[in-house]
Parts: sequence; C-alpha cells; structure tokens
Amino acid sequence: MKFKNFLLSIENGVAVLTVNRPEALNALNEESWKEIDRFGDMLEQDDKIKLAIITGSGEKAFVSGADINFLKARTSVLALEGLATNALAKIERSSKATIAAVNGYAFGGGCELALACDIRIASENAQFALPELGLGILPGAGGTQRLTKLVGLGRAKEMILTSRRIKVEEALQYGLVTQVVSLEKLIETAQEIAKKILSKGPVAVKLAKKCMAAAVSTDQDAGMLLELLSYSVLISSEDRMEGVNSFLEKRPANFQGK
Ligand code: CO8
Repeated sequence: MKFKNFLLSIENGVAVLTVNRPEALNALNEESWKEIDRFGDMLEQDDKIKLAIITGSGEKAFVSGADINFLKARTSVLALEGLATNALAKIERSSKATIAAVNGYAFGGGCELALACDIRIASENAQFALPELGLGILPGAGGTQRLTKLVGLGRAKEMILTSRRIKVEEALQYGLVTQVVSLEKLIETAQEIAKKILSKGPVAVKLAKKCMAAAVSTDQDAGMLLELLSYSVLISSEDRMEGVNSFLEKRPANFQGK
C-alpha cells in the first residue's frame, strides 16, 4: 500500500511508518490523517505486520501538529466527522503493539499521535506540547483524554492550559515517555523494544493490551472480569503450552499465535 505523506517499510514483522512532510515539519494535513486511518486498517488486517513503529522524517520534528492550513479550512460540521479522532482510535485499539519513536517536536496532533501508541520513546532533542488553546481550539484528537490518563489531571491541565513545551527530562519524569536515547540510537532502540515484544506470546500480547485499555476506560470490577476471562482463554491456547514447555526445556519459545 502506498502513502503520499508517509514512508512505509515492513521487515521481520515490523512496520516502520515515517511521517514525511519535511516542508511543514511533518504537520498532518487532511490527507495525512486519512492515511493514518488507512494505516490503522492495514495494521489490523495485514498478517505481515506484527507491530508498528511510528516516527518522523528528518532530525527536527516527529510531527509539528495538525497542519494549521487544514485546521483553518475546517468547519464545525466537518470537524464532527472526527477524522483525527477516528484515525487515532484505530492506532490505539490495534490488536498489535505500537511504538512512537519521537525524534523532535511532538506538538498538538503530533503529541496526540504519540499518545495513541502503546509505548513512547524519544530522542534527546524531542519536545512535547499541546499548544491548541493558543490557536483558540483545544486538543481535538484525544489529547485532553489520553494525556490526562497518562500523566494525571494536574500535569495535563498545566500543559494544556499554558501550552508549555516539555523537554525530554520532564517527559520522562511525567511518564510521557519511558526512555530517552540519542537521535542516532532512536530507531535501533525502538527495534530492540519491538524484538522483545515480538518474542512474547502473540495472543497474550493482544489480550494484555485489551485488559490494560479496560483499566483506563472501565470500572475495576469489569476490568478484573476481563482479565480473568482473558487469562482463562490463554490457558487453553497453544502459545501457553509452548511458553511453559520452552521454559522447562530451557529453549526459546516458538510461538504460533494460536
Ligand atoms: N502546520 C503547518 N505548517 C507548519 C506547522 C503546522 N503545524 N508547523 C510548522 N509548519 C511549517 C512552517 O509554517 C514553516 O513553513 P515555511 O518554511 O513555508 O514558512 C516550516 O514548517 C518550518 O517551520 P518554522 O519555520 O516555524 O520552524 P521553527 O524551527 O522556527 O519552529 C515550530 C518550529 C516551533 C514547531 C513551529 O513551526 C511551530 O510552532 N509550529 C506550529 C506548532 C503548533 O501549533 N502545532 C499545533 C497545531 S494545532 C493541532 O495540532 C490540533 C490537533 C487537534 C485537532 C486535529 C483535528 C484534525
């Protein structure tokens, strides 16, 4: 599948999706959001893809935000379509793991794209901000919800109400990212994390993601029930037998995702 605003490579089960609009510091225009939506479908449906890494081209920006020219042309009725909201929901809800490798500015919709991924790592030059209120709008692609759940209400309010830019030391302290490395090591580090995840039982990865999503979207009793049922399903999977046997036989597991 070809994209106009993204580069895509798929190797050893890992799709690397690179936002590629260097002329606008990788800002996401209407077509880019549609392409993220299409990539969300592809991620779910393409068996060759087991995990995705999302990054930006160049050394300055992951994504500088939604393209402000696109935002200017938006009407209320068009905004109601939820183009970005729906596209990022597909990334967040994917049964496959996703890693944001943040290589510079992650502002506005760029920060929101990173927030929709399972894991965020960043290069030393990365910065995060939700500057939408300065444009008279608000983070409209999940930022008010996902940031708040991730870093807590007080920190999210301060970031969103002031538009303050967060550097990586603070992002690490906030739990907004889990690892900071040099720009040169960023993709390599993301690939190492990918490799670790891909060595686990694939069905277990899918179900663990669903259970953790429930932890922030539902009440504890429902979440605990989902966990119990997921655990019970895994007990009868072939992956579970392979996982246990491989440990006992002191060999690497060869999971089939069944
Ligand atoms: N949209 C469009 N063009 C952009 C954007 C953007 N978000 N960011 C940068 N550019 C363009 C600049 O206009 C400039 O173009 P040109 O060379 O033609 O003048 C080029 O990229 C380079 O940018 P700068 O010269 O400004 O580079 P600097 O290094 O001086 O500054 C910054 C970099 C700090 C990133 C600066 O460009 C900036 O502040 N950009 C805007 C950041 C921003 O406000 N982002 C949030 C946008 S709002 C948003 O994302 C809403 C999402 C939720 C709704 C989603 C609904 C679909």
